[in-house]
Amino acid sequence: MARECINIAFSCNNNWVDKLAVTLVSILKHSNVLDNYKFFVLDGGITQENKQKLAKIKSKTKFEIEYLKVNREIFSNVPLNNFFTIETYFRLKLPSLVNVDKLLYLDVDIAVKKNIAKLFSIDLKEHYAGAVIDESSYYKKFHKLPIKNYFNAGVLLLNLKKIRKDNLEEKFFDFIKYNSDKICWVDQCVLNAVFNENVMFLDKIYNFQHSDFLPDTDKKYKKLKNNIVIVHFVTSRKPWNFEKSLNFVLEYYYYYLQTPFRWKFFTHFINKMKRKIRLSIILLDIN
Ligand SMILES: [Mn+2]
Repeated sequence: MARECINIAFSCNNNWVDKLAVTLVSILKHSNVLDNYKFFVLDGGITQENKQKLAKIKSKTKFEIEYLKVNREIFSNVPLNNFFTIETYFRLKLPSLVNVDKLLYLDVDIAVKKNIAKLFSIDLKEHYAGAVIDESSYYKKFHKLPIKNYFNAGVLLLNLKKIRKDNLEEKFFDFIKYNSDKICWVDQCVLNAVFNENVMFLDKIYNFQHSDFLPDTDKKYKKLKNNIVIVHFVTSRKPWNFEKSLNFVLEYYYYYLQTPFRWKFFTHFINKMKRKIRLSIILLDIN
């Protein structure tokens, strides 16, 4: 019997394409050779050259990448802030753009540490999605929605069949139109509001949020560490900023160096170092 295809969607523009490559490589590294992956990329303007590079990712597991055109105009009035680009909202179009019943959506600030087939196979029953609580919502009320459990939208196992049946895509856009004052964290608030807690809350190993809120010395974290399936580099503390105190950075670059964008790493690193050296010269001058 043919194995079920594992469908995964991403949203990405040309600036983030090397990060998408890291996520893809990390997924495939931990995949079963007998599995079959289909990647859907909501295309925020990735160049042909970069698409060709992505096609060069090497893997023993079969995979295919499909690029989906998104009409940017429909998002022209969405609330944004300095941290986010419009592409984050593209995932709201997944129900009409991807014709499958179940789809895993992943951010591209993510590295996968174990096989994700098990996550994909979770039976969502009548829930709209499977998701993990947003770590920062434990610490403070940082959204304006009348719900108790607020999920992080970086890893979403979507029950597209039910989402389409209940016409939620239209409700996403109605929410943006009529409740934009309630949106603090872009599409994440839209999804939380419209799903209205009809969500299967998953173990945090599926979206381990490497945020300021869980320091490396945390006891709970130590226990979790070996079980983590997906690491999510939330907040502005990203591996590509060469954050010293961040965990998994070495692992991140282990994957990065296996992508067709590996040379970018060196130029990026040299530029960072140049900046650091320039800064120290300025400081020396002052002293
Ligand atoms: Mn993210």
